[in-house]
Amino acid sequence: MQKAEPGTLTKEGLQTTENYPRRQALLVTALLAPGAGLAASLMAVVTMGILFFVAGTPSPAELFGDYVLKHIDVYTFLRLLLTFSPNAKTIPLGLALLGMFGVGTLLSWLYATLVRVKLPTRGYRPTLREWLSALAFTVVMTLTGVVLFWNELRQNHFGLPIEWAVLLTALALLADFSIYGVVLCLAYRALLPKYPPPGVAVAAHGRRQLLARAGVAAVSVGAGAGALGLVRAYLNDYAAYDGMKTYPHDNVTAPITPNSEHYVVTQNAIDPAPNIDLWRLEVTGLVNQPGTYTYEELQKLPSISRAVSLECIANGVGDHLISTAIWQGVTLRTLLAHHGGAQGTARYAAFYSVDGYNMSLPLDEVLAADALLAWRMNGVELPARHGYPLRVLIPGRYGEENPKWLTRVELTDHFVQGLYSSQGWYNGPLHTMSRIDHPRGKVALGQPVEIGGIAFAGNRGIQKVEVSVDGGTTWQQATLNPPLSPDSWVFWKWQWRPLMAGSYTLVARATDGHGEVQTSRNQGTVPGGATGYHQVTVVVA
Ligand SMILES: Nc1nc2c(c(=O)[nH]1)N[C@H]1C(S)=C(S)[C@@H](COP(=O)(O)O)O[C@H]1N2
Ligand SMILES: [Mo]
Repeated sequence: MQKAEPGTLTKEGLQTTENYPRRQALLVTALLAPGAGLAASLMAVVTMGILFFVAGTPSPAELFGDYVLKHIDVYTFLRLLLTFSPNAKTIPLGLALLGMFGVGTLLSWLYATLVRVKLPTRGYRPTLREWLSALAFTVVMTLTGVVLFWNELRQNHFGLPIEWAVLLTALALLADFSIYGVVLCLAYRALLPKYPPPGVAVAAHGRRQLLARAGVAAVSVGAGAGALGLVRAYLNDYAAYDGMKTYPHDNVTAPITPNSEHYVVTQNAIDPAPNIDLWRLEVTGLVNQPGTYTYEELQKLPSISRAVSLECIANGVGDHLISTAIWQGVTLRTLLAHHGGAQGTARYAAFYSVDGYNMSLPLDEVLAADALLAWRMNGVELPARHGYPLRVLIPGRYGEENPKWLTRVELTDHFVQGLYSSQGWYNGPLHTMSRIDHPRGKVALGQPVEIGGIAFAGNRGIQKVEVSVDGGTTWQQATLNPPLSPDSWVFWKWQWRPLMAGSYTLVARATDGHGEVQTSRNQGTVPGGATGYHQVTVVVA
Protein backbone atom coordinates (compact mmCIF):
# COMPACT_ATOMS: atom_id res chain seq x y z
CA MET A 1 0.00 0.00 0.00
CA GLN A 2 1.23 3.35 -0.95
CA LYS A 3 1.11 5.91 1.77
CA ALA A 4 1.31 9.62 1.42
CA GLU A 5 4.32 10.78 3.28
CA PRO A 6 3.95 14.18 4.85
CA GLY A 7 5.28 16.72 2.48
CA THR A 8 5.00 14.43 -0.55
CA LEU A 9 3.55 15.94 -3.64
CA THR A 10 1.53 13.27 -5.44
CA LYS A 11 -0.25 13.37 -8.75
CA GLU A 12 -3.39 14.68 -6.96
CA GLY A 13 -1.23 17.53 -5.84
CA LEU A 14 -2.95 17.50 -2.46
CA GLN A 15 -0.77 15.35 -0.32
CA THR A 16 1.25 17.95 1.42
CA THR A 17 1.35 19.14 4.98
CA GLU A 18 1.94 22.58 3.66
CA ASN A 19 -1.12 24.76 3.52
CA TYR A 20 -2.02 26.07 0.13
CA PRO A 21 -0.55 29.42 -0.74
CA ARG A 22 -3.11 32.14 -0.05
CA ARG A 23 -4.03 32.60 -3.67
CA GLN A 24 -4.56 28.95 -4.35
CA ALA A 25 -6.61 28.55 -1.18
CA LEU A 26 -8.77 31.47 -2.23
CA LEU A 27 -9.27 30.08 -5.70
CA VAL A 28 -10.17 26.59 -4.47
CA THR A 29 -12.59 28.05 -1.92
CA ALA A 30 -14.16 30.39 -4.44
CA LEU A 31 -14.74 27.48 -6.81
CA LEU A 32 -15.98 24.91 -4.30
CA ALA A 33 -18.18 27.07 -2.09
CA PRO A 34 -20.81 27.82 -4.77
CA GLY A 35 -21.08 24.09 -5.40
CA ALA A 36 -22.10 23.63 -1.80
CA GLY A 37 -24.31 26.73 -2.01
CA LEU A 38 -26.12 25.38 -5.04
CA ALA A 39 -26.69 21.98 -3.46
CA ALA A 40 -28.00 23.70 -0.33
CA SER A 41 -30.29 26.03 -2.30
CA LEU A 42 -31.72 23.18 -4.33
CA MET A 43 -32.42 21.13 -1.22
CA ALA A 44 -34.02 24.16 0.43
CA VAL A 45 -36.27 24.65 -2.59
CA VAL A 46 -37.30 21.00 -2.49
CA THR A 47 -38.14 21.49 1.18
CA MET A 48 -40.25 24.55 0.32
CA GLY A 49 -42.09 22.61 -2.35
CA ILE A 50 -42.80 19.68 -0.08
CA LEU A 51 -43.95 21.98 2.70
CA PHE A 52 -46.28 23.78 0.32
CA PHE A 53 -47.93 20.51 -0.67
CA VAL A 54 -48.14 18.97 2.82
CA ALA A 55 -48.57 22.03 5.05
CA GLY A 56 -49.87 24.66 2.64
CA THR A 57 -47.11 27.11 3.58
CA PRO A 58 -45.98 29.68 1.01
CA SER A 59 -42.38 29.59 -0.19
CA PRO A 60 -40.05 32.55 0.37
CA ALA A 61 -40.37 33.23 -3.38
CA GLU A 62 -44.12 33.77 -2.97
CA LEU A 63 -43.68 35.76 0.22
CA PHE A 64 -41.16 37.93 -1.55
CA GLY A 65 -43.56 38.39 -4.48
CA ASP A 66 -46.41 39.38 -2.18
CA TYR A 67 -44.15 41.74 -0.30
CA VAL A 68 -43.00 43.43 -3.49
CA LEU A 69 -46.57 43.75 -4.82
CA LYS A 70 -47.55 45.73 -1.73
CA HIS A 71 -44.58 48.06 -2.06
CA ILE A 72 -45.00 49.20 -5.65
CA ASP A 73 -47.48 51.68 -7.07
CA VAL A 74 -50.19 50.84 -9.59
CA TYR A 75 -48.13 52.04 -12.54
CA THR A 76 -45.18 49.84 -11.70
CA PHE A 77 -47.65 47.04 -11.04
CA LEU A 78 -49.17 47.53 -14.47
CA ARG A 79 -45.79 47.78 -16.17
CA LEU A 80 -44.81 44.45 -14.58
CA LEU A 81 -48.12 42.90 -15.67
CA LEU A 82 -47.55 44.04 -19.23
CA THR A 83 -43.89 43.04 -19.27
CA PHE A 84 -44.61 39.47 -18.21
CA SER A 85 -48.00 39.06 -19.86
CA PRO A 86 -49.44 36.53 -20.50
CA ASN A 87 -47.40 34.85 -17.75
CA ALA A 88 -47.64 37.74 -15.35
CA LYS A 89 -47.53 35.48 -12.31
CA THR A 90 -45.39 32.52 -13.31
CA ILE A 91 -42.48 34.47 -14.81
CA PRO A 92 -41.98 36.73 -11.75
CA LEU A 93 -42.32 33.69 -9.49
CA GLY A 94 -39.82 31.80 -11.63
CA LEU A 95 -37.46 34.76 -11.44
CA ALA A 96 -37.89 34.92 -7.67
CA LEU A 97 -37.04 31.22 -7.54
CA LEU A 98 -33.93 31.75 -9.67
CA GLY A 99 -33.09 34.69 -7.43
CA MET A 100 -33.26 32.38 -4.44
CA PHE A 101 -30.85 29.96 -6.12
CA GLY A 102 -28.60 32.89 -6.91
CA VAL A 103 -28.62 34.32 -3.41
CA GLY A 104 -28.29 30.86 -1.85
CA THR A 105 -25.31 30.13 -4.06
CA LEU A 106 -23.61 33.47 -3.53
CA LEU A 107 -24.07 33.32 0.24
CA SER A 108 -21.77 30.32 0.22
CA TRP A 109 -18.85 32.69 -0.31
CA LEU A 110 -19.78 34.55 2.83
CA TYR A 111 -19.99 31.20 4.59
CA ALA A 112 -16.57 30.14 3.28
CA THR A 113 -15.13 33.44 4.51
CA LEU A 114 -16.69 32.96 7.93
CA VAL A 115 -15.54 29.38 8.51
CA ARG A 116 -11.95 30.09 7.43
CA VAL A 117 -10.93 26.48 6.86
CA LYS A 118 -7.20 26.07 6.18
CA LEU A 119 -6.67 24.09 2.99
CA PRO A 120 -6.15 21.28 2.65
CA THR A 121 -8.19 20.27 5.65
CA ARG A 122 -8.81 17.01 7.47
CA GLY A 123 -11.86 14.78 7.67
CA TYR A 124 -15.45 14.94 6.53
CA ARG A 125 -16.93 16.16 9.77
CA PRO A 126 -17.59 19.87 9.91
CA THR A 127 -15.86 21.62 12.79
CA LEU A 128 -17.74 23.39 15.55
CA ARG A 129 -16.96 26.67 13.87
CA GLU A 130 -18.54 25.44 10.65
CA TRP A 131 -21.66 24.21 12.43
CA LEU A 132 -22.00 27.46 14.33
CA SER A 133 -21.59 29.47 11.14
CA ALA A 134 -24.28 27.39 9.44
CA LEU A 135 -26.51 27.85 12.47
CA ALA A 136 -25.92 31.59 12.34
CA PHE A 137 -26.92 31.54 8.67
CA THR A 138 -30.12 29.67 9.47
CA VAL A 139 -31.03 31.97 12.33
CA VAL A 140 -30.29 35.20 10.46
CA MET A 141 -32.08 34.06 7.30
CA THR A 142 -35.15 32.92 9.23
CA LEU A 143 -35.32 36.11 11.28
CA THR A 144 -34.88 38.23 8.16
CA GLY A 145 -37.68 36.31 6.47
CA VAL A 146 -40.00 36.59 9.44
CA VAL A 147 -39.39 40.31 9.95
CA LEU A 148 -39.42 41.30 6.28
CA PHE A 149 -42.44 39.18 5.38
CA TRP A 150 -44.31 39.65 8.67
CA ASN A 151 -47.45 40.86 6.90
CA GLU A 152 -47.42 37.98 4.44
CA LEU A 153 -46.96 35.11 6.88
CA ARG A 154 -50.66 34.71 7.62
CA GLN A 155 -51.49 32.94 4.36
CA ASN A 156 -52.02 29.22 4.16
CA HIS A 157 -53.13 27.17 1.19
CA PHE A 158 -55.27 24.90 3.37
CA GLY A 159 -56.99 27.82 5.05
CA LEU A 160 -55.54 27.63 8.56
CA PRO A 161 -56.70 30.36 10.96
CA ILE A 162 -54.39 33.36 10.91
CA GLU A 163 -52.43 32.74 14.13
CA TRP A 164 -51.68 29.16 13.14
CA ALA A 165 -50.81 30.17 9.62
CA VAL A 166 -48.31 32.77 10.85
CA LEU A 167 -46.68 30.22 13.14
CA LEU A 168 -46.59 27.51 10.49
CA THR A 169 -45.13 29.80 7.82
CA ALA A 170 -42.45 30.96 10.26
CA LEU A 171 -41.64 27.32 11.06
CA ALA A 172 -41.54 26.53 7.35
CA LEU A 173 -39.00 29.31 6.85
CA LEU A 174 -37.00 27.84 9.72
CA ALA A 175 -37.17 24.40 8.10
CA ASP A 176 -36.17 25.76 4.65
CA PHE A 177 -33.21 27.63 6.04
CA SER A 178 -32.20 24.83 8.40
CA ILE A 179 -31.97 22.47 5.44
CA TYR A 180 -30.01 25.15 3.65
CA GLY A 181 -27.60 25.55 6.56
CA VAL A 182 -27.07 21.83 7.16
CA VAL A 183 -26.54 20.99 3.50
CA LEU A 184 -24.26 23.98 3.03
CA CYS A 185 -22.19 22.91 6.00
CA LEU A 186 -21.93 19.23 5.03
CA ALA A 187 -21.49 19.81 1.30
CA TYR A 188 -18.81 22.44 1.74
CA ARG A 189 -16.89 20.12 4.04
CA ALA A 190 -17.36 17.23 1.59
CA LEU A 191 -16.03 19.26 -1.32
CA LEU A 192 -12.92 20.66 0.37
CA PRO A 193 -9.56 19.13 -0.53
CA LYS A 194 -8.18 17.07 2.32
CA TYR A 195 -5.04 15.44 3.58
CA PRO A 196 -5.26 11.71 3.51
CA PRO A 197 -5.86 10.55 7.08
CA PRO A 198 -2.99 8.57 8.52
CA GLY A 199 -2.99 4.99 7.38
CA VAL A 200 -5.14 5.53 4.34
CA ALA A 201 -3.72 4.89 0.93
CA VAL A 202 -3.50 7.83 -1.40
CA ALA A 203 -5.55 6.04 -4.01
CA ALA A 204 -8.22 5.12 -1.47
CA HIS A 205 -8.18 8.65 -0.16
CA GLY A 206 -8.53 10.02 -3.68
CA ARG A 207 -11.45 7.70 -4.32
CA ARG A 208 -13.12 8.78 -1.15
CA GLN A 209 -12.62 12.42 -2.01
CA LEU A 210 -14.04 11.83 -5.46
CA LEU A 211 -16.98 9.94 -4.01
CA ALA A 212 -17.74 12.74 -1.57
CA ARG A 213 -17.72 15.28 -4.38
CA ALA A 214 -19.80 13.03 -6.60
CA GLY A 215 -22.17 12.70 -3.65
CA VAL A 216 -22.63 16.48 -3.49
CA ALA A 217 -23.16 16.58 -7.23
CA ALA A 218 -25.70 13.74 -6.97
CA VAL A 219 -27.58 15.57 -4.22
CA SER A 220 -27.68 18.66 -6.45
CA VAL A 221 -28.91 16.75 -9.48
CA GLY A 222 -31.47 14.85 -7.41
CA ALA A 223 -32.68 18.00 -5.70
CA GLY A 224 -32.73 19.82 -9.05
CA ALA A 225 -34.93 17.09 -10.50
CA GLY A 226 -37.09 17.18 -7.39
CA ALA A 227 -37.42 20.96 -7.57
CA LEU A 228 -38.38 20.72 -11.23
CA GLY A 229 -41.03 18.12 -10.45
CA LEU A 230 -42.45 20.22 -7.64
CA VAL A 231 -42.56 23.33 -9.82
CA ARG A 232 -44.41 21.27 -12.46
CA ALA A 233 -46.90 20.04 -9.87
CA TYR A 234 -47.31 23.62 -8.66
CA LEU A 235 -48.01 24.85 -12.17
CA ASN A 236 -50.65 22.15 -12.53
CA ASP A 237 -52.77 24.06 -10.03
CA TYR A 238 -52.05 27.37 -11.70
CA ALA A 239 -55.01 29.77 -11.70
CA ALA A 240 -55.16 30.10 -15.49
CA TYR A 241 -58.76 31.34 -15.20
CA ASP A 242 -57.59 34.66 -13.77
CA GLY A 243 -59.05 37.41 -15.93
CA MET A 244 -61.85 35.21 -17.31
CA LYS A 245 -64.73 37.41 -18.52
CA THR A 246 -68.49 36.99 -18.78
CA TYR A 247 -69.43 37.30 -22.45
CA PRO A 248 -72.98 37.70 -23.72
CA HIS A 249 -74.50 34.86 -25.77
CA ASP A 250 -75.81 36.04 -29.13
CA ASN A 251 -75.27 39.60 -27.93
CA VAL A 252 -77.54 39.08 -24.92
CA THR A 253 -76.29 39.01 -21.33
CA ALA A 254 -78.01 36.58 -18.95
CA PRO A 255 -79.54 38.36 -15.92
CA ILE A 256 -77.91 35.82 -13.61
CA THR A 257 -74.47 34.63 -14.64
CA PRO A 258 -73.98 30.87 -14.41
CA ASN A 259 -71.16 30.14 -11.96
CA SER A 260 -69.04 28.63 -14.70
CA GLU A 261 -69.22 31.91 -16.63
CA HIS A 262 -68.78 34.37 -13.76
CA TYR A 263 -65.76 36.57 -14.31
CA VAL A 264 -62.71 35.72 -12.18
CA VAL A 265 -59.90 37.86 -10.83
CA THR A 266 -57.34 36.61 -8.35
CA GLN A 267 -54.02 37.84 -7.02
CA ASN A 268 -52.84 34.25 -6.62
CA ALA A 269 -50.75 32.04 -8.87
CA ILE A 270 -52.53 29.19 -7.11
CA ASP A 271 -55.78 29.84 -5.32
CA PRO A 272 -56.15 28.51 -1.78
CA ALA A 273 -57.97 25.23 -1.23
CA PRO A 274 -59.21 25.55 2.35
CA ASN A 275 -59.61 22.33 4.28
CA ILE A 276 -63.02 22.69 5.90
CA ASP A 277 -61.93 20.93 9.10
CA LEU A 278 -59.11 23.43 9.61
CA TRP A 279 -60.82 26.57 8.34
CA ARG A 280 -62.52 28.98 10.77
CA LEU A 281 -64.25 32.33 10.60
CA GLU A 282 -63.03 34.60 13.39
CA VAL A 283 -64.93 37.66 14.54
CA THR A 284 -62.44 39.76 16.48
CA GLY A 285 -61.23 43.22 17.38
CA LEU A 286 -63.50 45.93 18.74
CA VAL A 287 -66.53 43.70 19.01
CA ASN A 288 -68.24 43.05 22.32
CA GLN A 289 -68.00 39.24 22.25
CA PRO A 290 -65.35 37.91 19.91
CA GLY A 291 -66.00 34.44 18.52
CA THR A 292 -65.08 31.74 16.07
CA TYR A 293 -67.15 29.60 13.71
CA THR A 294 -66.64 26.35 11.91
CA TYR A 295 -68.17 26.07 8.46
CA GLU A 296 -71.03 24.07 9.93
CA GLU A 297 -71.71 26.55 12.74
CA LEU A 298 -71.58 29.43 10.30
CA GLN A 299 -74.33 27.98 8.16
CA LYS A 300 -76.66 27.85 11.15
CA LEU A 301 -76.67 31.65 11.30
CA PRO A 302 -79.76 33.31 9.84
CA SER A 303 -79.09 33.85 6.16
CA ILE A 304 -80.56 35.78 3.27
CA SER A 305 -80.22 35.51 -0.51
CA ARG A 306 -79.63 38.52 -2.69
CA ALA A 307 -78.58 39.23 -6.25
CA VAL A 308 -75.36 41.21 -6.20
CA SER A 309 -73.41 42.23 -9.29
CA LEU A 310 -69.64 42.35 -9.07
CA GLU A 311 -67.45 44.50 -11.27
CA CYS A 312 -63.66 44.57 -11.28
CA ILE A 313 -62.05 48.00 -11.18
CA ALA A 314 -60.08 46.85 -14.23
CA ASN A 315 -63.30 46.58 -16.25
CA GLY A 316 -62.86 48.91 -19.18
CA VAL A 317 -65.75 50.77 -20.82
CA GLY A 318 -67.85 48.16 -22.66
CA ASP A 319 -65.81 45.29 -21.26
CA HIS A 320 -66.91 42.09 -19.52
CA LEU A 321 -65.32 41.87 -16.07
CA ILE A 322 -68.80 42.16 -14.58
CA SER A 323 -71.24 39.44 -13.58
CA THR A 324 -74.19 38.78 -11.30
CA ALA A 325 -75.00 35.95 -8.93
CA ILE A 326 -77.50 35.19 -6.21
CA TRP A 327 -75.44 35.07 -3.06
CA GLN A 328 -76.62 33.46 0.16
CA GLY A 329 -75.14 34.14 3.55
CA VAL A 330 -75.33 36.15 6.73
CA THR A 331 -75.29 39.93 6.70
CA LEU A 332 -72.49 41.61 8.62
CA ARG A 333 -75.13 43.38 10.67
CA THR A 334 -76.67 40.10 11.81
CA LEU A 335 -73.27 38.56 12.45
CA LEU A 336 -72.13 41.46 14.61
CA ALA A 337 -75.43 41.40 16.49
CA HIS A 338 -74.58 37.82 17.44
CA HIS A 339 -71.43 39.18 19.06
CA GLY A 340 -73.04 41.88 21.12
CA GLY A 341 -72.42 44.49 18.45
CA ALA A 342 -69.47 46.78 17.81
CA GLN A 343 -67.69 48.62 20.60
CA GLY A 344 -68.00 52.38 20.65
CA THR A 345 -64.47 52.92 19.29
CA ALA A 346 -64.94 50.69 16.24
CA ARG A 347 -64.63 52.72 13.02
CA TYR A 348 -63.55 50.22 10.39
CA ALA A 349 -64.28 46.65 9.42
CA ALA A 350 -61.15 44.84 8.27
CA PHE A 351 -61.45 41.59 6.32
CA TYR A 352 -58.69 39.00 6.09
CA SER A 353 -58.51 36.07 3.71
CA VAL A 354 -56.52 32.85 3.83
CA ASP A 355 -54.52 33.85 0.72
CA GLY A 356 -53.14 36.83 2.64
CA TYR A 357 -55.50 39.26 0.92
CA ASN A 358 -57.06 41.92 3.13
CA MET A 359 -58.93 45.20 2.97
CA SER A 360 -60.90 47.50 5.22
CA LEU A 361 -63.79 49.92 4.90
CA PRO A 362 -65.63 52.31 7.20
CA LEU A 363 -67.96 50.28 9.42
CA ASP A 364 -70.86 52.69 8.86
CA GLU A 365 -70.62 52.23 5.14
CA VAL A 366 -70.45 48.43 5.13
CA LEU A 367 -73.40 48.26 7.51
CA ALA A 368 -75.38 50.73 5.39
CA ALA A 369 -74.57 48.71 2.27
CA ASP A 370 -75.76 45.62 4.15
CA ALA A 371 -72.56 43.72 3.41
CA LEU A 372 -73.06 39.99 3.07
CA LEU A 373 -70.80 37.12 4.09
CA ALA A 374 -71.81 34.50 1.57
CA TRP A 375 -71.28 30.74 1.50
CA ARG A 376 -73.55 29.94 -1.42
CA MET A 377 -73.53 31.22 -4.99
CA ASN A 378 -76.51 30.59 -7.25
CA GLY A 379 -77.74 27.81 -5.00
CA VAL A 380 -74.50 25.86 -4.60
CA GLU A 381 -71.53 25.90 -2.25
CA LEU A 382 -69.12 28.68 -3.23
CA PRO A 383 -66.91 27.46 -6.07
CA ALA A 384 -63.20 27.36 -5.17
CA ARG A 385 -62.27 30.21 -7.49
CA HIS A 386 -65.02 32.44 -6.09
CA GLY A 387 -63.87 32.11 -2.51
CA TYR A 388 -64.89 28.79 -0.94
CA PRO A 389 -65.86 28.53 1.86
CA LEU A 390 -66.82 32.17 2.50
CA ARG A 391 -66.58 35.52 0.76
CA VAL A 392 -67.62 39.08 1.39
CA LEU A 393 -69.93 41.12 -0.82
CA ILE A 394 -69.93 44.87 -0.35
CA PRO A 395 -72.56 46.32 -2.66
CA GLY A 396 -71.41 49.59 -4.20
CA ARG A 397 -67.72 48.75 -4.23
CA TYR A 398 -65.50 47.37 -6.95
CA GLY A 399 -64.60 43.68 -6.88
CA GLU A 400 -61.27 44.32 -5.14
CA GLU A 401 -63.25 45.18 -2.01
CA ASN A 402 -65.15 41.90 -2.04
CA PRO A 403 -62.66 39.50 -0.44
CA LYS A 404 -62.87 35.81 -1.24
CA TRP A 405 -61.68 32.97 1.04
CA LEU A 406 -62.51 35.04 4.11
CA THR A 407 -61.20 33.88 7.49
CA ARG A 408 -61.40 36.91 9.77
CA VAL A 409 -63.56 39.96 10.33
CA GLU A 410 -61.89 42.43 12.65
CA LEU A 411 -63.35 45.71 13.85
CA THR A 412 -60.67 48.38 14.26
CA ASP A 413 -60.38 52.06 15.04
CA HIS A 414 -58.19 52.72 12.00
CA PHE A 415 -58.00 52.01 8.28
CA VAL A 416 -56.00 48.88 7.44
CA GLN A 417 -54.11 48.99 4.14
CA GLY A 418 -54.63 46.15 1.70
CA LEU A 419 -52.89 45.08 -1.50
CA TYR A 420 -54.68 47.38 -3.93
CA SER A 421 -55.19 50.36 -1.64
CA SER A 422 -51.46 50.33 -0.86
CA GLN A 423 -50.71 50.38 -4.60
CA GLY A 424 -52.92 53.42 -4.90
CA TRP A 425 -55.94 52.01 -6.70
CA TYR A 426 -59.12 54.00 -6.25
CA ASN A 427 -61.19 52.68 -3.39
CA GLY A 428 -64.34 54.73 -3.40
CA PRO A 429 -67.86 53.96 -4.60
CA LEU A 430 -67.84 52.32 -8.02
CA HIS A 431 -68.60 54.52 -11.04
CA THR A 432 -71.93 54.32 -12.84
CA MET A 433 -71.55 52.31 -16.04
CA SER A 434 -73.65 51.22 -19.00
CA ARG A 435 -72.89 48.85 -21.84
CA ILE A 436 -74.51 48.21 -25.20
CA ASP A 437 -74.76 44.47 -25.88
CA HIS A 438 -76.81 44.61 -29.08
CA PRO A 439 -77.07 45.18 -31.93
CA ARG A 440 -73.69 44.53 -33.53
CA GLY A 441 -72.47 44.85 -37.11
CA LYS A 442 -75.17 45.18 -39.76
CA VAL A 443 -78.71 46.39 -39.11
CA ALA A 444 -81.57 46.08 -41.64
CA LEU A 445 -82.85 49.36 -43.09
CA GLY A 446 -86.44 50.20 -42.12
CA GLN A 447 -86.78 47.23 -39.77
CA PRO A 448 -87.31 47.55 -36.01
CA VAL A 449 -84.25 46.63 -34.01
CA GLU A 450 -83.75 46.54 -30.27
CA ILE A 451 -80.83 48.39 -28.76
CA GLY A 452 -80.13 46.93 -25.35
CA GLY A 453 -77.61 46.13 -22.68
CA ILE A 454 -76.79 46.54 -19.02
CA ALA A 455 -76.28 49.40 -16.62
CA PHE A 456 -74.84 49.31 -13.13
CA ALA A 457 -74.20 51.72 -10.28
CA GLY A 458 -73.69 49.33 -7.37
CA ASN A 459 -76.14 49.87 -4.53
CA ARG A 460 -77.12 53.29 -5.82
CA GLY A 461 -79.26 51.54 -8.40
CA ILE A 462 -80.18 52.81 -11.85
CA GLN A 463 -82.92 55.39 -12.38
CA LYS A 464 -82.69 55.93 -16.10
CA VAL A 465 -80.78 54.84 -19.18
CA GLU A 466 -80.62 56.89 -22.35
CA VAL A 467 -79.59 55.86 -25.81
CA SER A 468 -78.25 57.88 -28.68
CA VAL A 469 -77.95 56.74 -32.30
CA ASP A 470 -76.14 59.89 -33.44
CA GLY A 471 -72.98 59.74 -31.36
CA GLY A 472 -74.48 61.51 -28.34
CA THR A 473 -76.19 64.51 -29.93
CA THR A 474 -79.74 63.44 -29.14
CA TRP A 475 -80.91 60.99 -26.50
CA GLN A 476 -83.87 58.64 -26.15
CA GLN A 477 -85.02 57.16 -22.89
CA ALA A 478 -84.71 53.38 -22.71
CA THR A 479 -87.09 51.02 -20.94
CA LEU A 480 -85.68 49.38 -17.81
CA ASN A 481 -86.39 45.85 -16.63
CA PRO A 482 -86.98 45.79 -12.88
CA PRO A 483 -83.65 44.91 -11.23
CA LEU A 484 -83.20 41.58 -9.47
CA SER A 485 -82.20 43.48 -6.35
CA PRO A 486 -81.09 46.99 -5.32
CA ASP A 487 -77.48 45.75 -5.75
CA SER A 488 -77.69 44.21 -9.19
CA TRP A 489 -77.23 45.42 -12.70
CA VAL A 490 -80.22 46.58 -14.72
CA PHE A 491 -81.27 45.56 -18.23
CA TRP A 492 -82.44 48.25 -20.59
CA LYS A 493 -83.76 48.37 -24.15
CA TRP A 494 -84.97 50.80 -26.76
CA GLN A 495 -86.70 50.09 -30.06
CA TRP A 496 -85.08 51.70 -33.05
CA ARG A 497 -86.19 51.76 -36.68
CA PRO A 498 -83.38 53.22 -38.78
CA LEU A 499 -84.81 54.94 -41.85
CA MET A 500 -81.61 55.94 -43.60
CA ALA A 501 -78.73 53.80 -44.72
CA GLY A 502 -75.31 54.58 -43.36
CA SER A 503 -73.03 54.21 -40.40
CA TYR A 504 -74.39 55.03 -36.93
CA THR A 505 -72.68 55.49 -33.60
CA LEU A 506 -74.80 54.13 -30.76
CA VAL A 507 -74.08 55.51 -27.30
CA ALA A 508 -75.57 54.73 -23.90
CA ARG A 509 -75.52 56.59 -20.60
CA ALA A 510 -77.09 55.78 -17.27
CA THR A 511 -78.35 57.85 -14.37
CA ASP A 512 -77.89 56.36 -10.93
CA GLY A 513 -80.47 56.15 -8.17
CA HIS A 514 -79.26 59.45 -6.74
CA GLY A 515 -80.08 61.19 -10.00
CA GLU A 516 -76.49 61.59 -11.04
CA VAL A 517 -75.77 61.10 -14.74
CA GLN A 518 -72.89 58.84 -15.67
CA THR A 519 -69.84 60.94 -16.47
CA SER A 520 -68.85 61.32 -20.12
CA ARG A 521 -65.23 61.95 -19.16
CA ASN A 522 -63.07 59.25 -20.72
CA GLN A 523 -60.75 57.74 -18.15
CA GLY A 524 -58.78 54.52 -18.33
CA THR A 525 -59.07 51.76 -15.76
CA VAL A 526 -55.84 52.67 -13.95
CA PRO A 527 -55.88 53.70 -11.16
CA GLY A 528 -59.38 55.16 -10.77
CA GLY A 529 -61.59 52.73 -12.68
CA ALA A 530 -62.76 53.46 -16.22
CA THR A 531 -65.36 56.13 -17.01
CA GLY A 532 -66.89 57.41 -20.23
CA TYR A 533 -69.67 56.25 -22.53
CA HIS A 534 -69.74 52.95 -24.37
CA GLN A 535 -70.08 53.45 -28.10
CA VAL A 536 -70.87 50.92 -30.79
CA THR A 537 -70.82 51.56 -34.51
CA VAL A 538 -73.35 49.74 -36.71
CA VAL A 539 -74.03 49.90 -40.42
CA VAL A 540 -77.60 50.24 -41.62
CA ALA A 541 -78.15 48.77 -45.05
N1 LIG B 1 -58.93 36.80 -1.09
C1 LIG B 1 -59.05 37.43 -2.25
N2 LIG B 1 -60.15 38.11 -2.51
C2 LIG B 1 -60.30 38.76 -3.68
C3 LIG B 1 -59.27 38.78 -4.63
C4 LIG B 1 -58.10 38.03 -4.34
O1 LIG B 1 -57.16 37.96 -5.13
N3 LIG B 1 -58.02 37.38 -3.14
N4 LIG B 1 -59.43 39.50 -5.79
C5 LIG B 1 -60.41 40.61 -5.76
C6 LIG B 1 -60.72 41.18 -7.04
S1 LIG B 1 -59.59 42.28 -7.69
C7 LIG B 1 -61.93 41.00 -7.66
S2 LIG B 1 -62.34 41.84 -9.06
C8 LIG B 1 -62.93 40.05 -7.11
C9 LIG B 1 -63.32 39.04 -8.15
O2 LIG B 1 -64.24 38.12 -7.64
P1 LIG B 1 -64.68 36.88 -8.55
O3 LIG B 1 -63.42 36.22 -9.04
O4 LIG B 1 -65.50 36.00 -7.69
O5 LIG B 1 -65.45 37.43 -9.70
O6 LIG B 1 -62.42 39.36 -5.99
C10 LIG B 1 -61.70 40.16 -5.10
N5 LIG B 1 -61.46 39.42 -3.90
MO1 LIG C 1 -60.63 43.37 -9.45
